This record gives sequence, C-alpha cells and structure tokens, in this order.
Amino acid sequence: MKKIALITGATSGIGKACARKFAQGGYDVIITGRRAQLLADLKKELEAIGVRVLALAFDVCNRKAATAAIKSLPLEWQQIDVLINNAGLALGLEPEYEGSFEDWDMMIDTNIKGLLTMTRLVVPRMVARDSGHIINIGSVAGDAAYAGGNVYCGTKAAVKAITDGLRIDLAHTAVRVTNVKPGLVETNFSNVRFHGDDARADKVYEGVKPLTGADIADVVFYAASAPAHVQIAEVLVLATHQASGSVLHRETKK
Ligand code: NDP
Ligand code: 8X3
Repeated sequence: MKKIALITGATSGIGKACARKFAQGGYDVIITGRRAQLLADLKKELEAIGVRVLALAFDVCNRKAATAAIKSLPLEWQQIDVLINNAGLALGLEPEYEGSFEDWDMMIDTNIKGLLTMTRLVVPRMVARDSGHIINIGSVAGDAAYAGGNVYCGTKAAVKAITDGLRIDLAHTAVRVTNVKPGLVETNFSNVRFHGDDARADKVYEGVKPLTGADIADVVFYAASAPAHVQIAEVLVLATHQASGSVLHRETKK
C-alpha cells in the first residue's frame, strides 16, 4: 500500500506545493483547507498523476469539524504516515499597541490551536502503530520578532515550542517530528496579511528573489524521506539574500 500524507492548507502556496511534491513522490494524499472548489481542482490535477486523493474541506479552527473529518476517514485512509501542519496565516503588520483583536484571535486560533487540534487528532494512531512523521511549518519569524510581527512571530515561536514538546513526548516511539522554518516565500501569504491589498503584498517581494512553495516542499519531502533512524528536527530555509527575519538585501532599480 502507498504511504499517505495529510496536508493542511493545501489550497494555496506551500501546502499546495507539498501536495504536488508528495503525490509526485508516490504518496496518496489527503488535502485539506476551507475552499472546497480549490481542493476539488487540485484533487483532479493530482489524480492525473495516478495517486489516490481525498479532499476534506474544513476549517482547522473549528474543532468539531476537524474532529468529524478525521473520525470520518474511510478505513483505507486511516493510516496517515505524514501529517503536514501547514495551514496558517499572518494578519496585519501594526505595532502591538495598535493591533486588531480579531486578527490576533485568528492567527492564534489557526497557527497554534488549529495545529494542536490536528496533532491531537492524528498522532494517536501513529503512536499506536509506532510509525509516522509530523512536519510543522514554523517560520524564521519564530526565531526572533521583527517590526510589526509581534503576534504572528509569537505564534511561530509557539509552533517551535509545541514541536519540540511533541518530539520529547514521542522520543520513546519511532514517530518523528520536524519543524520546517521558511523565510520569505512568495505565496498568497502577503495578500492575506494585508487583507487583499495586492499592491502592498507585491512590495514585500520587490528587489529580491524569494523562495517558492516548491522550494519548501522539496525540504519537507526530504525530511519525510530520510532513513527511519534519522530525525530532521528543524530546518531554517532562507532566500539567498535573506539573513534573518529582519535582514533582507534588496536590489534597488538603477
Ligand atoms: P497561503 O496564504 O498561500 O496559504 C495558506 C493556506 O492555509 C491556504 O491553503 C489556506 O486555505 C490555509 N488556511 C488558512 N487558514 C485556514 C484555516 N482556518 N483552516 C484551514 N486552512 C486554512 O500562505 P503560505 O503557503 O505562505 O502559508 C502556509 C504556511 O507557511 C503558514 O503556516 C505560514 O505561516 C507559513 N509560512 C509562510 C511563509 C511565507 O513567506 N509565505 C514563511 C514562513 C512560514 P483556505 O484559505 O482554503 O482555508
Ligand atoms: C512568514 C515569513 O517574512 O513573516 O513566516 O517572516 S515572514
């Protein structure tokens, strides 16, 4: 039987690239996200590669819906080998003393609580059969705060601590835990962060060659493909002209 990967946030960006990479790598994939039509389109695309695809539309912040989705998995989809906790977002770049309560709640509910919900729902079966791999998408933003990053950076710092904690809790098992921490990746991330202000989003990538979702998917797939005794605990992946969350060299137009 083929291995199975479940990817949250597979409708766009890094998650979509992971779904493609794992499908190309021979995995059957469970793709999830809130936008059902995008999942249906991706399912069609990936099935053409010759793998099985299960599309589950739900919001990771809705614990009832997430629980129902995992509990409803048909028997042949229950053995999830790789859980990629990717669904997440940043909202706003205001100073903390001017930030929006709604934006904060959504980031915390998605990036921290959604990731925890999926982990709690999927990992027990991995423990029971003593195999599996959880790959969380953290961020360079979790290593150090940058201007205006406050709460988003806090959520990714939490992802680091939660990932490290899970690795400790699973050390007696063969289940592996990885934190992949990307830097600047050109996806829908900035359009979401700036609430649909695409011109402002484009400026984020001006004068620099950012990473792509496919670059991150390659790293995620590499971690999942390592020999069973090798646990890639954490990987920081930056664009060549990025040095940290707040240091980025941009080419200025002459
Ligand atoms: P995108 O906006 O392109 O994709 C985000 C994905 O998350 C979408 O598929 C979206 O699906 C899903 N998502 C968001 N909220 C929810 C929710 N409540 N329930 C289910 N799915 C949800 O951004 P990226 O691909 O860039 O982001 C993916 C991850 O990578 C995030 O965790 C982000 O923090 C992290 N990251 C991104 C970086 C970047 O520079 N782009 C750098 C470092 C980390 P839908 O809307 O259909 O629900
Ligand atoms: C997403 C990338 O630039 O906000 O985590 O650190 S950034």
